[in-house]
Amino acid sequence: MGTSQKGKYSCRSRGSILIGVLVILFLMSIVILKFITEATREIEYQSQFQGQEDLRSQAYCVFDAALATLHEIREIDGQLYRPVQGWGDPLGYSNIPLPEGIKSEVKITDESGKLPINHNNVQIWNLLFEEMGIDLSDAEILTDSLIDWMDKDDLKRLNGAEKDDYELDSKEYKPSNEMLKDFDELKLIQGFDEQFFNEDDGTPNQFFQSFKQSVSLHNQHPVNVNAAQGLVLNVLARMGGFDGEYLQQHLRGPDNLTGTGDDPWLTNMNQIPGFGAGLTAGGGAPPSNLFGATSQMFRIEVKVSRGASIFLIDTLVGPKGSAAQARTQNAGRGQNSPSRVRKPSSSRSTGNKSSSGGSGYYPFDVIHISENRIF
Ligand SMILES: [Ca+2]
Ligand SMILES: [Ca+2]
Repeated sequence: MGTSQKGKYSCRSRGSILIGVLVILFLMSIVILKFITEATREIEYQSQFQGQEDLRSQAYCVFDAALATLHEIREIDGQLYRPVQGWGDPLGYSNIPLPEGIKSEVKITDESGKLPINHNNVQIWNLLFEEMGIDLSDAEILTDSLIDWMDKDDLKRLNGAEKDDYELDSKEYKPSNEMLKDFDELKLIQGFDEQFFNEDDGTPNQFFQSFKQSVSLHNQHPVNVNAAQGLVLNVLARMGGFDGEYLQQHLRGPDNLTGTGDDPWLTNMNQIPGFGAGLTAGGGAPPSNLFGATSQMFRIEVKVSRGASIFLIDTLVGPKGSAAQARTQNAGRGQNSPSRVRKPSSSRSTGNKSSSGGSGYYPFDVIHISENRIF
């Protein structure tokens, strides 16, 4: 009797131990499951950044190859004039190896094909506005107001506006007396506020877009006639007294197609028939810093992708010293600080054919750089 009682007790206690163990196992499995889920999530999260970091460094490799290409071609040809020299396709030229599964595109555009913002030549501005289809009386207001906005003084030009005029117009701001930093600033300037923006919703209109395409806020070099297009070319042609259409045709080469291997380039302005016989007679000498034939400043856009992941860098590159210039101009404006480009030293540069030795730097300054956004 005693033993069977004892057996019953031990049976019951064994049963409860079993239940206890099962409960513990159950709880443990929940904990482990939770741990695994968390860990997987963490790994996925980390690998996302890993991938992005990887793409980022790849993008800078490609950017570096673009700089190396520009540098090498300049070493060989003496100057840079047109992408057809070979720098239009830096990936093809430098032949850098890309890791499997990674795609890359790089686009170099010649920023020196645009009119520099930092000139105060009335004739050039008036011509640009006129070429845009704005009548002369309005063009004169735009020109004088733009120059007044950027010149250091507070003296109003004939059709311009300075501090007192904005005050009279109950504006809560005054001219910056500095070079334009951003095209959106135009919205504040007399004449542009009405001409360049839609009346109903204040969005930029076609005049704004044309201006933006024709003017560089960064290039302070003479305009490269090899790169000048559309309105800019028309302005140059009228200022310089040559036939813009003839020049374009010449630059298309014998096959009459732009961007093909037979495209020639000008190395100086005297190669243009008729150059120098333009508006100069009646309107004084054209500014000597208007006409050029070399590419000095470049916008380099790099896109690197793996599957659906994309990394973009958008940069503006100029000759050595231009970053310091930009820094002086932008002093205290809180912009991205320009930096000198370091030449890579290790195996990463096996694909670049750069021949520069010694200095350890490419002869370029990065004036602006942005990642994953358009500036
Ligand atoms: Ca002024
Ligand atoms: Ca001023």
